[in-house]
Amino acid sequence: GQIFRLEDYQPSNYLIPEVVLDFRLNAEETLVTARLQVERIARAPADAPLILDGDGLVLEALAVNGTEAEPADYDASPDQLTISRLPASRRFELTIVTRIAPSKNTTLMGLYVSSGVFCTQCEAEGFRRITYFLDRPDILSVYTVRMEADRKDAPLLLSNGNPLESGDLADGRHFAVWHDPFPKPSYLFALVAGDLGVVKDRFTTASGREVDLGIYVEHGKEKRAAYAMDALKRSMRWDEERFGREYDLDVFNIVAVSDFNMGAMENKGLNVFNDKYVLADEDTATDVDFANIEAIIAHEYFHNWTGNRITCRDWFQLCLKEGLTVFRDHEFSANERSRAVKRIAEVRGLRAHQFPEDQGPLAHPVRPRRYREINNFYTATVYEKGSEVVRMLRTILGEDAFRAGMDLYFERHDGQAVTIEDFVKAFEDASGRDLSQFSLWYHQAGTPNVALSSRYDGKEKTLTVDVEQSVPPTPSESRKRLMHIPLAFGLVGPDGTDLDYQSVEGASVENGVIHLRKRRHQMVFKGVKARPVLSINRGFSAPVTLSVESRADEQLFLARHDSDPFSRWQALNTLLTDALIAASKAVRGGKKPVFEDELISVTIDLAADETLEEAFRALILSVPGEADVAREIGRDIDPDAIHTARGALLMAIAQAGSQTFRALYERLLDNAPFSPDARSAGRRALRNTLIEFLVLDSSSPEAAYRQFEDADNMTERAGALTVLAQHFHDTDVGRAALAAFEKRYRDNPLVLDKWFQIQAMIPSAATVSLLRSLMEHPHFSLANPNRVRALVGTFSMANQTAFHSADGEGYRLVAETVAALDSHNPQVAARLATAFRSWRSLEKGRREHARKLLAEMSKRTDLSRDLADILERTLA
Ligand code: DPP
Ligand code: ZN
Repeated sequence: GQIFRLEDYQPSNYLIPEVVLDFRLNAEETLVTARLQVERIARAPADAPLILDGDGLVLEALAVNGTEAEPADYDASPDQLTISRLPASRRFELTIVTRIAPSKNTTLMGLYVSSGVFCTQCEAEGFRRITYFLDRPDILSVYTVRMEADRKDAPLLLSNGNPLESGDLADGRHFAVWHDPFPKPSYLFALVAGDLGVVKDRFTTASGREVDLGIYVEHGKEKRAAYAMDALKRSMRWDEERFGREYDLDVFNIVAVSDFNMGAMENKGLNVFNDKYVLADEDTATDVDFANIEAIIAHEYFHNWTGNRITCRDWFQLCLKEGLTVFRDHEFSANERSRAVKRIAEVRGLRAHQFPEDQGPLAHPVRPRRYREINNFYTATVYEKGSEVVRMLRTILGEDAFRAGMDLYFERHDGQAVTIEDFVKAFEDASGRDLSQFSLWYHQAGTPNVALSSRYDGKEKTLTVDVEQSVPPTPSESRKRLMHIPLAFGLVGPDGTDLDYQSVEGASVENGVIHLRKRRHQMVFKGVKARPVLSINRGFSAPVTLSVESRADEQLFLARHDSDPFSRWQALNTLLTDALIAASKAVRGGKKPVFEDELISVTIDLAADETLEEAFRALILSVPGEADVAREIGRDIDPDAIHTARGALLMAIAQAGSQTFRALYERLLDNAPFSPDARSAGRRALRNTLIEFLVLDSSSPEAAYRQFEDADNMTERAGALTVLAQHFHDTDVGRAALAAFEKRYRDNPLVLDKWFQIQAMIPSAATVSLLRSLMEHPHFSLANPNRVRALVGTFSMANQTAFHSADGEGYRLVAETVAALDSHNPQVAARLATAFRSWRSLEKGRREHARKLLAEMSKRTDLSRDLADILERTLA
């Protein structure tokens, strides 16, 4: 297949300053008339052909300046429209009529129908499934959109921008016209037509603009959109206060649909959402759902400036909008909730999703240089590592210079399609700093490692720290350059407070941050009054792995005393991970795993420490997952040994914490009415972690079943059901709870997804056959991405033992699903296939099963470009 390369970028010979679209909406057959004002750029030759992108299109008619085009002057295929004879004048008008079939569109790209509602998804290259166009983000056009549909089926007609006019037509049809004054790339085009309920509200911007807000959902679900509306208004205010960014249209609409490939989409003035990230109430959504809704509503709204007003020159620059916007939504959530807890959750996510990507065959730089299928680059690296890079930029520049850089970026590039170089330049110019070495974070793949050792000289009062950085080789990048790595740190004294020092040599240190720029630094801190413990990479200031030569008692000390809560969690997490690695080794060697008493007691003490917030204590008790341990082991992985080792650790904590946990669990019971706020959510999170220890300690499902029955909210109900399914799935109580949950929520797809998900995580040899039977469930369907992700996605990502079952049957199940899905929805199929990305790090037997299945799959001749790309890179 064709490979697209960054170095081949060429500006287009033609621009399309204006677009008028007319849709005759009909599910089986929709007629699209596009009137394009085209302009040849001054330096293009007059006979330059105009090559428009298409994807599966049928051309009905083509006119140039109102006159039907001669067949000899153009060539139309489903994937391209090439017009070779064009008027000599630089400006002309093209009229293109295409015929599309929304109800047959199973890819969920372009115009499709979800539960009877017409909707669109155009990022990255879906617009070309609607009409022939220069479907690239550097072509910015002003859109006017006219839609016509049956009034009965589609009383609601929405598009980007502001509404212009609407009215009735003959035969029960009606129309509406929308106009978006802001030039935008085609990937931000959207329309929605259907019969939906709405929640309305208003927002007044800082400068007094009145904005009508609407969130459209299925009839009867309006109440469940209240939290999303609240999150939207808070996001709008926050962007004004924090970044000085105001909303710019008279309306802002959000539509929730149930069939959606991504989380949501930031179309100008008309965000389209996966309903999972809109609908919530206490009975049907968990606290994690509420937090996700808040974050994603904010994310898409923030795109209005970082993505829409300033967009990407080409798709290699995807992180320009995504990394930056993730950083902005992280900051928003940190502001609305607990900053430390939010940071720990982000780092756990980064390690769970981005690190394995960066350490495997799919590794790529935050700004990639080549791709075959851009849909496969909506990755943890582009999004999450991209956000970490912006975060480091702020750490290096400080808050004020960072804000000045953002202001300059907005001022300089508003209305443009730009590159990462433009972005970085704004910060260089605003701060006067040279960021060229720092920019390598965008250009080099791989997770850097920092090795560190220190020694204290009590006589000289000096602390000497040796630091060394290395960046591992990644696919097609064997030689790496040295990075600029900002490491926040503290010298923690015997009483837990940070010690001062008089001077430091060997590396530049500013505001509590060490700046590594060379391969090795030997740093000497002078005037350090007592032996400190070095607390390094505080707040996870750089997305690196650390090899610290330090004694376990120093890590325990940090876990108990560091002034930075992130570092306390980090220290404990490191110790628990090391203990689990050792225990897995023991299990594999036929021995019983043992854990240090001190490690168990520090875990329990922190969980019980009432001076700490509950959400933090819940994270303390969420010991490293099986996948985390596997990643740290890195090679010759035996998932069964890890599972046994982790089970033993949970049991050791459960037994030692028995009394404490029982009392704490009761004390945390909250009789106040439900509230989704962070404090209450933290309390529920802690109760949910405790319930697992209580049932392990008592070897009885009773306490969990009681929580399941008594819960007045989904967080505690689903939490209890998860514990029952994990540990008591083959008992009557476990089966009864699963059946009761299904009965109660059978008609609520988002909750039923949880039921599928919880079963997909059962660590049992029988889970593969359970999944096969669940795939026959009347409510299972490959056509709904949420359902596929809930069952098969969860199985592949969150069930280490069953997915990696030694007989290869877990792999077979996922491979078969991927193959079946590929002809239907290649994007979701390709994403599911990334579950195999770490296959080379498994022990021999499993590796061989995975390799065979991957090789078999990749031999098929009818693979989508999406899936072929993933398979080829995974096997390379
Ligand atoms: N809708 C996706 C996101 O916001 C892609 N832009 O990240
Ligand atoms: Zn985004």
